[in-house]
Amino acid sequence: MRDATEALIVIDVQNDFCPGGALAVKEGDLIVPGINALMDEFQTVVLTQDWHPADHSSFAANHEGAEPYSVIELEYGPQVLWPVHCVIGSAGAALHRELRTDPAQLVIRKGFRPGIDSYSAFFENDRQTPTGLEGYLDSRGITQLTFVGLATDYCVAYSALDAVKLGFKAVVRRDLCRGIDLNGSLDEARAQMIDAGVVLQEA
Ligand code: VGL
Ligand code: ZN
Repeated sequence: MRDATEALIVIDVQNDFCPGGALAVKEGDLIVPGINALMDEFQTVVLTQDWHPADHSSFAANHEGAEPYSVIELEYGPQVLWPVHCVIGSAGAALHRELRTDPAQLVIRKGFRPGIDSYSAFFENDRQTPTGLEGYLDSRGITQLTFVGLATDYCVAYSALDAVKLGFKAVVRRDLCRGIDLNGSLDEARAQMIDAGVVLQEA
């Protein structure tokens, strides 16, 4: 069992990011058994859930004439426009049915404000609006985080980068993540994580 100062953060293992989902990540479902097993090592497990209202500004369908995967400028900066995904209460937003949820003490939902997307488990895409996760971990004396889940190059990378910025030690288990890889985003995310001091581990 790991020390009480460590937590496992399981990012967005939801149906819409798994094969057959609205924003499917290749092999997204293959990581579930490994994540389930890893939960037994940690005293603290946190799950996150991408959780968008139907009128969310990150959906291409909500911008006339916009194609999915194009980029637009929102008030807080560039934003990729995604297919409609993880709509609050939908089957696509549900956690993968085989993901263990009993060991989790906290589920953080993010991206619920219509005007702002939220990749990171800590801050929304304006990079300022907190989700509350930092306060939860701080007040429990947790200093080291292991990240797994979907997608490596978006929500996992943004979360791990924010963790390091906030002073946590951050490990990403590459074998328990899968990426979207949009226009080289996977290589870019890997380089950024290494530069920032995120530890990329294979097993
Ligand atoms: C994600 C794109 C849009 C993710 C969420 O979980 O990585 N990516 N919303
Ligand atoms: Zn999303």
